[in-house]
Amino acid sequence: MLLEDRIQANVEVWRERTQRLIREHGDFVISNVTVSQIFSGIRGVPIQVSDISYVDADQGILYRGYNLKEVLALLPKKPDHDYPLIGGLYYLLMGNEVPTLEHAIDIENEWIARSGVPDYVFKVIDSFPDSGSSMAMFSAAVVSMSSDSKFTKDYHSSTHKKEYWRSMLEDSLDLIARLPEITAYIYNKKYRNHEKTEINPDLDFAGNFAQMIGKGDDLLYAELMRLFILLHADHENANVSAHTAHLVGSALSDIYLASSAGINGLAGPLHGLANQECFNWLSCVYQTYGGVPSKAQVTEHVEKTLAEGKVIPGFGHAVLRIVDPRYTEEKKFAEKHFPDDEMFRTAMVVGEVVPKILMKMGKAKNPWPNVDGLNGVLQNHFGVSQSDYYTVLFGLSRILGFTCHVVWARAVGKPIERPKALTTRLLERMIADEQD
Ligand code: HAX
Repeated sequence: MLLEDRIQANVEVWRERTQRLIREHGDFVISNVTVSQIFSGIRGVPIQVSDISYVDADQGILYRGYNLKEVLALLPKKPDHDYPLIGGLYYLLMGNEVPTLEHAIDIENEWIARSGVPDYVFKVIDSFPDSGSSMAMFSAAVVSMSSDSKFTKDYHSSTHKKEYWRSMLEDSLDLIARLPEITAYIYNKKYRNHEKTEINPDLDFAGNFAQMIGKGDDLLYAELMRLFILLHADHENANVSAHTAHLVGSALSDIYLASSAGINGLAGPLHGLANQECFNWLSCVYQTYGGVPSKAQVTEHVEKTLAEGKVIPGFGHAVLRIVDPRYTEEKKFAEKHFPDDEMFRTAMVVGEVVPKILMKMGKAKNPWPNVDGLNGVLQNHFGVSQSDYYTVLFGLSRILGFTCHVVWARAVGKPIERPKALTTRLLERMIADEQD
């Protein structure tokens, strides 16, 4: 496989860079931690090295150092596609090199060759009621495959730990290959009469997902999924879901266990579930005013939501201080293909009104729209209107990032994570001692 050779060629270089930093600069102080940071979710405290992707407050996500515009321009596309192949994106994230079309197709072919979901996974999903949580089904399906982990077999063999990344890479490829069928089945079980579908070897990763949820005739939906997966694939490894996956992986738990844990974090409303919350909130605005609302009506609705002590979903970010560039790319897609869609127009009015209100309140550090602001609107345009499914789409994409971090953690030999906790009494004493 071209990708494995590429990683092999890089592994020693990255190990040496990491080791040199520890050897020569191990005592270098990066930051001091304040009491308020401890009590505010370790906000802003550097806890990870994240070379695969990095969130820059003023540029947004950088994949291997490239911003989204560059990624969209540099990654290879098939001649009849508008957006890059997901196989190429994976190659960039995992291999740290802009792929050729051949590299991208090589990964897509790997996924096709490894596709085929064991029957027990469908049984796990089917053990949930149809009305059950889509994210719980997804998490359970992913964790159930832990028994197929090649890494775990490797761990119990005589393989040296320096080589663990190879079987982790195998697990990453196997897991991702199965995702379109698993995620499509969750949708079909809930909303398409339990229809089971199969991979079409002539289609790419995104195209396969589209055809498996019954959107195969609409080529634009596959384009949306290429864009969507690209935008959601990673957001450095310090956010709730990616950090959770990385943390669990640091105990040498396999990629299925780590990814399922990450999925559980993604399911929270302040994180991945915000796209569901956001669409529901937008739908409520639309229904309350019987169509695309005016600015005054949106203002009224926003004030009501804030008065109830709730946040406005789809706005704000813990790191970004600009309009999320992922939102901008989704907005461009909708402006090009369906500017008159009423939910899109509603989101545009909301996008004009909310930042002004949040700025006036002066609390939110970032009043601008984030990626979740338009996810549901775009899916809804194509008839995927079941908002409880939206975070599964996010997870389908984000597992690419989770698994790249876990593979590279093994490649550079990262240890088990173990930060330190304090008690309130200890903190009080430390402060009192300092003040004496
Ligand atoms: N609406 C109302 N108030 C908001 C707000 C919003 N959209 N965004 C921030 N605030 C408030 C916070 O609740 C906080 O208030 P308190 O001091 O009373 O707790 C204050 O402004 C300061 O918050 P912050 O430092 O700017 O933001 P945080 O880092 O604490 O939180 C969040 C970041 C994304 C969780 C936050 O902006 C939020 O809740 N947004 C709405 C939910 C959302 O869209 N989440 C998706 C984020 C993107 C993502 O991770 N996707 O997976």
